[in-house]
Amino acid sequence: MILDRIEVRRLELPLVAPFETSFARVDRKEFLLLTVSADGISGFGECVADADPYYLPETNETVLHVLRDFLAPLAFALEIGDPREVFPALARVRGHNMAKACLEMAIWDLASRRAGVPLHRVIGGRGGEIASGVSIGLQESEAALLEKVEREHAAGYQRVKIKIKPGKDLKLVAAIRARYPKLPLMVDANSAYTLVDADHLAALDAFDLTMIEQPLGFDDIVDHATLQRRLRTAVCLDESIVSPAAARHALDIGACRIINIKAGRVGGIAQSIAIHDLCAARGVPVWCGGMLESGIGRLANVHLQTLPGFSMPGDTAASARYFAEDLVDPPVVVTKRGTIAVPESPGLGHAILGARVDRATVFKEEWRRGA
Ligand code: OSB
Ligand code: MG
Repeated sequence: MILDRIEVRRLELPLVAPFETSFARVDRKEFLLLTVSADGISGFGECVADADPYYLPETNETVLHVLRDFLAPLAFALEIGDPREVFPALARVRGHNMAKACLEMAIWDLASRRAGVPLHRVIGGRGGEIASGVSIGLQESEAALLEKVEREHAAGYQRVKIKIKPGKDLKLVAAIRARYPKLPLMVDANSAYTLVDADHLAALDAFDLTMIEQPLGFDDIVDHATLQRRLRTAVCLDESIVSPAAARHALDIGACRIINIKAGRVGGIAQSIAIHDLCAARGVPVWCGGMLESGIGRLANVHLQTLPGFSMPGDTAASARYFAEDLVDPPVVVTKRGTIAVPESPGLGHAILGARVDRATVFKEEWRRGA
């Protein structure tokens, strides 16, 4: 297949509630949505970059630039047999994984729609359902946090993750643990600590956490290995796993015992599969992270998690936790048992609501092959 048109939009969707991490507080989702077309069929790719470079270096503006000036021309020149060929074909462009990933994701969706099968079938996954976990942002107070945990626990989520940062960590974890002795619980620091905090972080060992996610530098692997040696709790890496090689390096030196896979961060679904396979071969559990995606990116995450190595609940929660009106119909819902049904219709598997996409669009541009 040969792409004839790529459309990029910037969308703004208000969040139902602000989401706060150690690096930012956001009250709306601003993201790029790519539509790629070939022979009258389209595929959709949601980009996980934000307006700012506070999680990782890419932003909506850098993605737009790199897509328009470098990746789209490479994509138009490709005769695509299999979406697995896309990431290697973009290799001349170094980095810019989020830009590469949304392009590749749109091509995966297009390829599965053309084949008339759900995305999970094309990547070698299975149908059924996936296990859903929830990520709770930093709250104003301990009481507000406990109330949020109660609500999500009651909703059925199979594990709860809370965001932490210096000054908002041990006491909160202790309070949750006191009230929920058996709850599968983890924390995510988004790089808010340094090795100087190793003893402080080791105090988390008392609370039987399933893991501590990305405590140290966003691009660090070596210090995480030092920290992991001092903790009983498993370290999970998110930000610093940007490629299969980074995953191999981290595992080789013992920087983590669990890996969070986000397709946007690693350059797409093919790279995600490569990390999944590497971890599976070494018996290392992986789970799928989230980036407050609209239903479009959220559904891609659902399909990805049908691969067998995704043995822990991911950060894919119900659309309604984030958006009053999602861009897909039906929205992503979570059962009382904390599961999400894997769609069986072609591609992402839920209808994309064009009128809602139009309403959320603040900018639009299109590129054509040969133009
Ligand atoms: O570190 O996993 C993260 C959200 C934005 C940026 C980074 C992260 C997150 C989350 C939320 O934890 C996951 C979600 O609910 O989509
Ligand atoms: Mg994280």
